[in-house]
Amino acid sequence: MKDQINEIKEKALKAIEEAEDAKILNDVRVNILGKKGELTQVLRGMGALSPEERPVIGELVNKVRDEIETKIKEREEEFKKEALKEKLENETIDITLPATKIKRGSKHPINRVIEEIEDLFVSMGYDVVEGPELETDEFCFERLNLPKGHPARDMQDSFYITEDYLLRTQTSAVQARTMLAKGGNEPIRMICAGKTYRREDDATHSHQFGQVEGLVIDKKDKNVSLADLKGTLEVFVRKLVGKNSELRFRPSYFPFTEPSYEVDVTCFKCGGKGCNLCKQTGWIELLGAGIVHPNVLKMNGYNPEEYGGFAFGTGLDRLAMFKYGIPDVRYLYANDIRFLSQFDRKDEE
Ligand code: FA5
Repeated sequence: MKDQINEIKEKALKAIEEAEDAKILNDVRVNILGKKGELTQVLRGMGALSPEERPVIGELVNKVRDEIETKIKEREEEFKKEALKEKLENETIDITLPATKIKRGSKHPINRVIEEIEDLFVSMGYDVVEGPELETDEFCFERLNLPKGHPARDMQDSFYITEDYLLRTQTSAVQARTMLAKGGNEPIRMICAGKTYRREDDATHSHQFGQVEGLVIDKKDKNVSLADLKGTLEVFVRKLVGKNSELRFRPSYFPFTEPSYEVDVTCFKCGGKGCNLCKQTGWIELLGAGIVHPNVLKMNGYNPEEYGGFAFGTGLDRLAMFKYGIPDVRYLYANDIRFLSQFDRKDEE
């Protein structure tokens, strides 16, 4: 029986040594030491031994069992170490690799233009004001000297929501709101940028676009002349579009200003020489402006004998296109990240 036990031992130690993984090792354990394992079977046959032989064989079996168990444990430890080593190698972090870049958002070009305009005018003592996009016919037209049925209403095709409410067609609506709020006896210097809407849709006109409005009201002898309007617009355009820009005032018509002007600026592309952008004229139309009409002053609480002022308005989309050389207005609304990301950090340059 001793030989049989030693044989089992040798066989077990060899199998443990040759086991390639933890599963094979476990199979060895079950086959030798398990309930039906070879060594367990030997123990079961001990009943047939003489009383003298029994403790000797019993001791031997226990010794062999301990030896096999120790070997299995050692081998198990080896497998664990190997598995840990492999895991660590696979999960190695190369700290010399460049980090994943965090993508920063960027300000929309129209918002950049608005901020620049507001900063400029605030530095000249203007207030930044806001008005509602859903506006009343009264503020958008009537209080701007455009009564119902006035032919000049056709100049702005409007989105009416009800008979009295519409999406504002111009930020000029905020002129009347500001005058009324001031109560007719306080000077006004205000700038207002925001969204405007018209029933228009072609390559250069969008149903929704941005405008910025400026209004100055003061006693008639206080810097509210046409010369002051011209000087203000020169500062504005030269800061926003280019310091060499020249301005040209062309007589025009707006019901709320008299006299009224369209203001052209030397073409930013050719500098006034003439090119395809300015249709060879050297000029690009940029603003509407004029001296506030006495009727508008009167309707909104200011005495036109005592007070006077000027107003101007321009399209923000066009201004952004000038400033950044954007060739197509649709880029401003497509929200294509490849386009927008080009403006990242532009204001820090
Ligand atoms: C006005 O809206 C006047 N309120 C401007 C004004 C203010 C005059 C104060 C006098 C005193 P006009 O309709 O021309 O004027 O529009 C002004 C600018 O808005 C245009 O020059 C253009 O840049 C822009 N604009 C007008 N309609 C559209 C449109 N559908 N899409 C994009 N931009 C537009």
